[in-house]
This record gives sequence, C-alpha cells and structure tokens, in this order.
Amino acid sequence: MPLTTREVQTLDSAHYMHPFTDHKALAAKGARVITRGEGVYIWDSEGNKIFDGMSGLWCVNVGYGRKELVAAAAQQMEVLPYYNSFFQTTNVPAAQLAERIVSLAGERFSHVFYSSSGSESNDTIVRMVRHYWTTLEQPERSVIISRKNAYHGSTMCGASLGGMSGMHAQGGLPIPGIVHIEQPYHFGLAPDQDKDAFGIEAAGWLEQKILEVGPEKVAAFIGEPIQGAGGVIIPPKTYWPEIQRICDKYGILLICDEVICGFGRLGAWFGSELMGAKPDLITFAKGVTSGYIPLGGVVVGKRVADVLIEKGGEFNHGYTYSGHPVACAVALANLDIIEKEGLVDRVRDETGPYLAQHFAALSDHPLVAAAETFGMVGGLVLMKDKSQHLVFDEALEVGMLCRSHCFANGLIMRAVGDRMIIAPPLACTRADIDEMMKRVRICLDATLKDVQLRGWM
Ligand code: PXG
Repeated sequence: MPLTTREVQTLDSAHYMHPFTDHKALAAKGARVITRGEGVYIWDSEGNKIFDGMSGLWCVNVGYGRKELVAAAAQQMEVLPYYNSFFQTTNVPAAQLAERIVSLAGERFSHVFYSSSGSESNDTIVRMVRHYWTTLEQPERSVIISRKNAYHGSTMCGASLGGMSGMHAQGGLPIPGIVHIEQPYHFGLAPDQDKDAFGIEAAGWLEQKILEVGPEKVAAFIGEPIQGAGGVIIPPKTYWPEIQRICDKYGILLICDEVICGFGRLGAWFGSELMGAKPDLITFAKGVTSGYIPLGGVVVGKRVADVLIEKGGEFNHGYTYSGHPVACAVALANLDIIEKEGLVDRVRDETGPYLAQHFAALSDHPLVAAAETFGMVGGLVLMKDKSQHLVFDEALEVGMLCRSHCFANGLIMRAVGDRMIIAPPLACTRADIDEMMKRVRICLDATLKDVQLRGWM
C-alpha cells in the first residue's frame, strides 16, 4: 500500500531537514509531495498535474520520463556501478564525456575536472585558481571578485562566492579573500539610464574593485552569464565584453559559472559564447545530466591546464564521486538527446524567440512592470504602480503570494522578491509554451485580484 499524503508529510516533518526551508512554517502546512514526472509536467500525491516552469531547479532540460537516460544508467550500473579516478585509474564514460564537453566548450579548453554539484565545482575552482597563481610564483594573487546577489552554491566557498546576504549571515561567511561588486541590474538600479551605457558603467565597478584591492592581489573574477537564482538578471549586451576587456587588461582569470546557463539553456552550449566572454574556467552541473543524476565539474581552459599539468605537481583535491561512471554515462546519453533533437538550435532559433515574444507581451498586465527572457530563462517584475515605478512593500511578499496562486493553478513559477522567474525545459514545444503562458496569465490575474482585495494596490 502506498503511503497517503498525510503519512509522507508526517515522516517528512519529523525527520527530513530540507534545504533553504523554515521548518516551523513547513510543519504547520505540510510539504507538497511530488510523485512523478512526464514531459514538462509533474504530479503531486493528490493527483494535481503541474506545468514545471522551472525544470525542477533549472536542470531537467530534456524533460521528465526519458527512457534513454534510465537505460544508460541501468546499463552502466550493471557493467561498473562505481570506480574512483584516484590512484591513476579512470573509467570509459568519464574519459569520453571529458572529451565531449571540451569539444563543446571550444578550442580554448582542454580538460574537465569532475564533481557532483555546482557548489563542489566552485570549491574546486577556488582551490584551482589559487594553486594556479601559486604555481606561477604569484601566491599573493588570491582574491576572487564576485557580485552581490550572485548564487554560486551552498558550501563554504560556494556561499562565500555568492553574494546573498542571508547566506553570509549564517556560518561566518564569506571566507577570506572573496569580495563583491554590485550586480548589473539595469531595471533595479538605473532604469532611466541608457541600458548600454549602464552595462559599461556596471563592468567598470570591476575595475574599481581591482584597483581598490590592488591588481597584483586579484586572482579572478566570477560571474553567471545571466544571474539565475538572483532573479534572472539579464545584463546589458555591453556588460560582458567590457568585463572581458578589464580581465585581460589586468591579466586576471575569468570564471563563468554556467551551472544554469550551460548545456543549451540560453540557446548555445555555453551562455558565455553569446555574451561575448571568453572564460578561462567554466563551472557546470545541472543540465549536463538534465538533473537525472548528480554531476558537476569545471571545464578547464588551456591557460590554466597547461600550467597546472606542466608545473603544478599533484593537485591535492578530489571527490569520491569525481568522474562517477554512472553519472558520466547518463550525461553522455543526455548530450545525445540534446544533439539528436537539436535542442540548442531550437532554443536559439525557434522556441526561445517564441517564448520571448509571448513573455514580453505580459507587460500589458497591470501588475507587470517589465518582462524579459533569454533562451529558456525569463523574469518579470511585479509592481504596485508601474507608471510611477512604485514597488510593493517588501513585507507584503507579493512574489510569494503570486507563487502560491501559481501552485494552485498548476504552474511552477518561482519568486525572488517581487521578480517571478521561469526556466522551462529546453524540450518545450510551441504548444507547451502556449499552455505555460496561458497559466502564467491566469496566475497573474488571480494575484491581481487578491492584491486588490487586500487593498494593497
Ligand atoms: N552556481 C549556480 C549559478 C547555480 O545556479 C550552483 C552554482 C550550485 O549548484 P548545486 O548543484 O550545488 O546546488 C547553482 C545552483 C534557486 C536555486 O533558488 C538555484 C540553485 C540551487 C538552489 C536553488 O533558484 N542553483
């Protein structure tokens, strides 16, 4: 007999400590139990069918229920379920996948270092970058510059690189040698300024910080091509080329965290290609396996790999699951699907522009002050009075109210403050996008009605 919803909720609240969750609040209401997925939909234990406008957590890029991935995992588990890559050993899928990822990333890259998540990958990067500069006899180059409101994971290094003040407030973060500049959020910081001029100005904050820290102490700059968890902040097109110019000018390494943007989400294998950035290191995770099994890693550019391999000696770093054969086999099968179905080109040429057009049209809604997408990510801003640029009182948590109307109306759309964000599967068809947009409008209307009833607008 399967457990009832209530039984699962009871076990859950008694024993399962969830990530990023207020447990007192959750216990009062009981967790939603998700039981299955197919295509772009998930189902909960009460039988509700929900359009997953967030691809799980930005990861189920090929959609749910892909038998090829199940078969790849089962087959690899039968042959070799696990072996490590320490002690001068390797396995077939890990070596094959490394070659494949390097060839997708382009000729500046030569190697892949594996982990099991985005957070671990960024921990690897912090150690690798500092080891690189030490190997080059510049150990004082240890400071890494990141951005406010960035998300780079939840480990000590990941959360320190990230710019979330709520995370820094717990556990003594950030660790030493990590500093932050303001994010390039045009709508939030300078909506009246010319967008391209703002992009140049925002990139200039990096140069200011380099000069403040001392160029001889700066190791690297890290950024997501488009900030995801921070609310889908799409930078002006002038931003990344200017960031690249500044990194080149001071010889500092550029790290693009492509945990969300990589593997097709923006309509290219890596988002940095589209932004005009030439990173030395790329963080990946999530979409590499479409979330079917944990896998992450770092694509290492020749600039770094050549030094580490020639002169770095042993890099005293690695994980039990680095190059896990089952995870790598699933990743290979996932890349096969993306290639066979032409999903990257489809996002770039067909579904991405289609989504962009329909999403932008939401700005005719009384609650929506701005709505923008890039590939298969999008964000909109809820405002009290858009003509006056008046925001809602933060304490009202209008975004969370909208999110609850989304749940109630069969749609997963996330709230980051008063920004509502989406990241549907890359496998979405136009018909799926039509269905999602229909639900988005229903949810916005329900939120509007609710906000008016409460007298907040
Ligand atoms: N970098 C980026 C850019 C991410 O988006 C990580 C690193 C960390 O990956 P792992 O696999 O360690 O979780 C992420 C993860 C949200 C949300 O609220 C986003 C992430 C994770 C949890 C919540 O949108 N992104």
